[in-house]
Amino acid sequence: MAINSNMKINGERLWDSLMEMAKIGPGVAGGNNRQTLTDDDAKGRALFQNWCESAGCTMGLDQMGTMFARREGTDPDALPVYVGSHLDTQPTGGKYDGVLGVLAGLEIIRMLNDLNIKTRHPIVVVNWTNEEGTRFAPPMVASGVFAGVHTLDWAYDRTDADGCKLGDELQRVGYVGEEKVGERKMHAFFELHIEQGPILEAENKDIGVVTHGQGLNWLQVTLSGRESHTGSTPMPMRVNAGLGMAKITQLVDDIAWGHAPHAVGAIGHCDVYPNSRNIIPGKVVFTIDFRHPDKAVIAAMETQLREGAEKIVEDIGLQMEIEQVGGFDPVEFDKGCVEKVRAAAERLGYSHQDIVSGAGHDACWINRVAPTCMVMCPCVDGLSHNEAEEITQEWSTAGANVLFHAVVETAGIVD
Ligand code: HGY
Ligand code: MN
Ligand code: MN
Repeated sequence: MAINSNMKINGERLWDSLMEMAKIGPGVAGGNNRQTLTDDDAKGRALFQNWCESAGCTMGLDQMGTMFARREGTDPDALPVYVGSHLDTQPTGGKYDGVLGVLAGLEIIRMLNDLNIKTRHPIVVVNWTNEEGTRFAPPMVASGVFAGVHTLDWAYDRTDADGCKLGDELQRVGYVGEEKVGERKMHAFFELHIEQGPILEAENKDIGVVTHGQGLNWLQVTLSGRESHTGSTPMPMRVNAGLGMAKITQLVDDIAWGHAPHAVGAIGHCDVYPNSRNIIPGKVVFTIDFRHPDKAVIAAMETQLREGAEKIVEDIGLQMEIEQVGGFDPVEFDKGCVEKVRAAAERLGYSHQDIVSGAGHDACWINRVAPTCMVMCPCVDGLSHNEAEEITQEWSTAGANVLFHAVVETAGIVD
């Protein structure tokens, strides 16, 4: 039996699940703070596992704590079709970033059960550990280990601001699985995500067919100057690390504008030492986030940054260290999978356009080891990584319907 346009997910049930999950690890302004491997993350994982097992899935867990909920196919030897995203959030995150992709995967399982449809290939819903990379930098760590980009030991060694190690926290919340990371072979991987940008809403499109993902470069800068009294230190005697960070912040913005319209650059994290109101900062540590669809431009931005920052620190008399702490090249997703997503949007009558993902996703790493692509739905004002992140039920239903068709068509319906 071929999939047809009246096969759709239950948008109401998906929305209810999103709202239920949002109750775990609430933020202070209506969003979520369910950071990776916190007790709230563990509660969200437990709820997800409960739902999956109630839908008849068996749950696998690998050494990075990534969760794999499997619905059997008729051919146990056929490689499974994977679908999912991440349940961890930013500290001031929204209710949908990542969560929509995981729970839409679960909704596909629930709807296949309702329709009593069997697929040839098994279907596996995935919750990747530590996609956000806030508590433990960099982002997409578990999918990076799965794709062979990072080693397990390196990932376990990631340390948060309180000195906790990722491996220890994984142990503490009870999510260290037996399964070797990356051993699973995939027939394909699909990820539904909110766009986290303004294009689809502005263009009044229901669906983004994600053909590419832009590349990312995270540079951690440490500037060392001299702490001294903000009142009694004459200006000519100051070696102000905070001034260096301010000038480099402006330099990052200038570099990004210099590669308009696609380049972006900002500083999102910074620590000032000793961070006292009446002490000139002796040391600052901050992270630059550069992104662009073209790898050569990302490299050019880094070169410009290093050259410009050298001049700034020389003028002020600071010492500087620059370390790359995260990054991945721009990706082109699998054309066959992309075509399935586009055909699904057409079949279902949704307006759609090709799009390059501005944000990084687990799919960007999984694209290295399996045919992969993404589906996007709009988000209000393109806002994300903000507790006010919002989508409509219509958008989540449309995105999940397209995902449903792409996944089930790839898994093959068995009459
Ligand atoms: O940083 C990113 O693009 C993703 O939200 N982790
Ligand atoms: Mn995400
Ligand atoms: Mn995110």
